Amino acid sequence: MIKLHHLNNSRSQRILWLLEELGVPYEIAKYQRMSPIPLAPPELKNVHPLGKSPVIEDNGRTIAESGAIVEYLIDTYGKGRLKPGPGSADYWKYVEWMHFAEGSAMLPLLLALYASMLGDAAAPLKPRIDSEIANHLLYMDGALGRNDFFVGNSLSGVDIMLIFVCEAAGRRLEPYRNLMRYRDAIHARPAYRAALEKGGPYQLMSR
Ligand SMILES: N[C@@H](CCC(=O)N[C@@H](CS)C(=O)NCC(=O)O)C(=O)O
Repeated sequence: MIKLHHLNNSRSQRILWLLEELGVPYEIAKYQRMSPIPLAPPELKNVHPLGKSPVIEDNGRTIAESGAIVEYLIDTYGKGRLKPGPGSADYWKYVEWMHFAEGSAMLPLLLALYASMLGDAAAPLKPRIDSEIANHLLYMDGALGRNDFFVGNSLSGVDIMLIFVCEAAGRRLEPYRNLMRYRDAIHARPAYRAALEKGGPYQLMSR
């Protein structure tokens, strides 16, 4: 059975949601962030050398990186759902957005979080970080437009990846009407709500 190594308040929520959308059986190993600095507990290093979450184990494989896990689960259990077929008009759009989530959009959001810990020392960086966050959110908002999903007319792995970007943006999402509507619609999905119940309280730090 699939085993998800789940850290509270983390990207692992993506995987819980996907597992619920797929409707496949799975088990959860839960880890709590430490205090006062909310890093992962050291036990996660027994699962994967990076000591981060999410990680899954399935059929003798251990897979880290939420994007890779999403691809693996969709390819293995999706029965053709949640991803455009290779060669289809939307396929490369799908690939581009999948990489965008962690490769581009998350970076300025993480920089904002770290810079906030520096206080005044981060002041010279702040305008660039803020404008890069706005740059990425504006791009997402424009690409989504009035659509319900980022690729094609149905839920895909891209939505699993990008909802975390919307959540990590926190109050910075508010000026982006399309993204706000999208976030609320995703949050109302039964599978998303079931994932929240399985994973426990979910609150991201954002700055
Ligand atoms: N790019 C990785 C990032 C993994 C990652 O940084 N996970 C965070 C949680 S969102 C984590 O485990 N942080 C705890 C720590 O670094 O101690 C992915 O998409 O899975």
